[in-house]
Amino acid sequence: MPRLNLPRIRPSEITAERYFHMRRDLLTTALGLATVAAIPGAKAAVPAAPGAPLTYTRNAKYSVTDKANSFEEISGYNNYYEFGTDKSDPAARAGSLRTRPWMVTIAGEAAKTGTFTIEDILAPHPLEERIYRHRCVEAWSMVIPWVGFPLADLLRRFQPTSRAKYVQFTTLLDARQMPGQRSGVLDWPYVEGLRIDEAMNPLAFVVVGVYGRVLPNQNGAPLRVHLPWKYGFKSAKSIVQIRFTERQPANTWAISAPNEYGFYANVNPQVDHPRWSQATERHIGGGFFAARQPTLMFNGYADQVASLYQGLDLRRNF
Ligand SMILES: Nc1nc2c(c(=O)[nH]1)N[C@H]1C(S)=C(S)[C@@H](COP(=O)(O)O)O[C@H]1N2
Ligand SMILES: [Mo]
Repeated sequence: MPRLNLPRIRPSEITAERYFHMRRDLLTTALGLATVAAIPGAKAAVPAAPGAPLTYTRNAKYSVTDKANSFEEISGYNNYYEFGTDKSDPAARAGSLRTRPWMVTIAGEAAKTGTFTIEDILAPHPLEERIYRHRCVEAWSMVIPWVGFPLADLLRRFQPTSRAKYVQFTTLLDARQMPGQRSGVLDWPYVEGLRIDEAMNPLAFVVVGVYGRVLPNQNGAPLRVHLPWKYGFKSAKSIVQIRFTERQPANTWAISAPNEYGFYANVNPQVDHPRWSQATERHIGGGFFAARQPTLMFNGYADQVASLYQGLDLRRNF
């Protein structure tokens, strides 16, 4: 049941392609890497090159009907501090990130842990497109047609134990590839976390593509998460480790400024950032004179996630 479509290989690329697979096999044997829940015959993987076409189905149930931002907006206006703090830095500088080979370590409170190739991580998951609202804590927003698969499906494969109350995501740490890590603007590596029930919510999405093609590096290739009811900083990019924990894990922005950024980071128009209002947002691409839009509770996803927070004081747990 491989549903992923590898791009047609041109003769000039065959050597590189063969070399890539050889190299992967060598790496696998040399490091004794584990494989998990391999599906017989499912050897297709998401193609490596940013921009390569993906095979996916549209998921209307989990998509908004708002008009999506352009590819240029989505890939040209980014927060990815590993590549600089300006919105244009990631697009200009993320070309230095090598997304293959790529390993992902699964650690902590789970029956199956180990270090896996990105191919082993992705192969069992059929891809779908979901058009999600994306709201940054800086009070701007976009609408993005992501391609990916439910985070719950990935996490379940590793059989989290009953002690797994949270999950933490860690971004790559490599200052040679990520020039922003040579500065102390944040604690590196970037870490983020979720309560396990948040991570298992059907909206929580592992993203590998946008507009039907492999994700550009600046959007968090080769895999990132997106939690559309939370501020964008919860959606860690270029993930190399997923750890199941018993205690609430640290998250980078809360380490950096605990009075401004919390662990939950649910989009909430009623709770302002200490330095600005969260009541409205600027929609990217709306133009200079466009009216600001009202921000919706849980970014418009209240029906699907509000029950996760019953009894929790969202003013204290911001
Ligand atoms: N590793 C890492 N992940 C990150 C960030 C970052 O700086 N580093 N920025 C976050 C913030 S603040 C936002 S708004 C989103 C931006 O995602 P996008 O560039 O795909 O829109 O990524 C989040 N994930
Ligand atoms: Mo953000």
